[in-house]
Amino acid sequence: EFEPHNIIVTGGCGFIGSNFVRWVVAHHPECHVTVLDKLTYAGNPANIAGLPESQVELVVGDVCDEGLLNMVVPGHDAIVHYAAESHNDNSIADPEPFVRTNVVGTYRLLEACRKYDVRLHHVSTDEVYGDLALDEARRFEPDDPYRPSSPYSSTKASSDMFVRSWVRTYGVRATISNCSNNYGPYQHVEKFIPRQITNVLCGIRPKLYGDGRNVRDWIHVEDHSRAVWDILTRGRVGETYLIGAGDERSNIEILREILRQMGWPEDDFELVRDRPGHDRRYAIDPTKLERELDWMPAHTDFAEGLSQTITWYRENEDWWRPAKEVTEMKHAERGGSGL
Ligand code: NAD
Ligand code: TDX
Repeated sequence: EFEPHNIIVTGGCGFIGSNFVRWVVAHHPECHVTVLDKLTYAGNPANIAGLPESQVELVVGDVCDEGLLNMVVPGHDAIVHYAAESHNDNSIADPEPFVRTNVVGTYRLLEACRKYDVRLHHVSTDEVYGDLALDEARRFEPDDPYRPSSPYSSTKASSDMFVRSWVRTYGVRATISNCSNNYGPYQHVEKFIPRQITNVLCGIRPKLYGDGRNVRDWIHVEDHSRAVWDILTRGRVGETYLIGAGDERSNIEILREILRQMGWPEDDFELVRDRPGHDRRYAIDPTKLERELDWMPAHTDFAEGLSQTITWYRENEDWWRPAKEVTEMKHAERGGSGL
């Protein structure tokens, strides 16, 4: 077992990265965390505010900055790499930052890991496998072919391949995880669930892309964080692990549940222009993670997890309000849907 004492978390001021930082602080007081984050529109230092300064340090900077990595990386025993441009709609409007951060940034981190012999865990997405038909019996398996659809998912697929070849060619000690759709507190209002919750809180009609029948496989962000720790500490170097809670739901079903819980008429939403190239369905087979590392999701009641998430947005308007107007303006400029 690998026992990290001094880790770097890239993108630790984003939604999932900050959840991981809070999770490590809560469960592993022996592990110091250096957060390396550029603080883009998606990064917010408030996401890690209040954590003990003796255990968490924030370095504001870009994962593409080689000089900075040469200063920050030595002395750390692992990097957990979350930093990315993460929103599909943004990638369709302007792919360039995705290529830079997701591809070049991962390459720079791999080079730093090689140079300073540091363990890497690379956080990726199920979207690298493309999509499934609604009625298809199979789910994504670790060795399935890569078939990304969007600029976002092709940059993530590319970064995964860089990691695999740095393991094979240079012997870099790295693992990869590909996770399904996350939900929970601190998620940016551009994403589906927080967008609809905050729409209702603002009195805006919720917006469903296309026919609303697209299916995503949902996992609570805390279950993702625990899985990443398990893979970092007990996973086999060079391996890919799929993380998912086996909870497939259509967008329209989730929207109706949000509306029901928030006391808004269940049919009061708009169908808007579909996302170009919109993936139909994702579904993860997490058997390898469950068998090898004994991981199981703890948040298995989706309605309950959603209810807690709604409560969090109700109680943290100061957190999301500044981003809300800007995000809705972007949607409007792109023609009413996300684009
Ligand atoms: P997010 O957009 O909320 O956060 C991204 C963070 O990375 C932000 O804090 C941002 O400031 C930082 N960042 C961006 N560019 C950077 C750069 N060049 N240098 C340093 N920091 C930079 O994203 P998220 O939803 O928390 O996703 C985190 C990771 O998990 C991503 O790699 C994403 O591909 C992956 N992932 C996300 C999901 C999901 O459902 N959201 C599912 C599977 C995998
Ligand atoms: O307003 C909306 N209406 C809508 O119907 C938005 C923002 C989205 N949608 C649909 C599109 C998708 O089918 O909801 C679904 C979820 O959309 P997103 O929240 O944009 O997520 P998705 O595109 O599935 O990608 C997410 O999961 C995989 C994350 O954003 C990625 O970072 C992760 O890799």
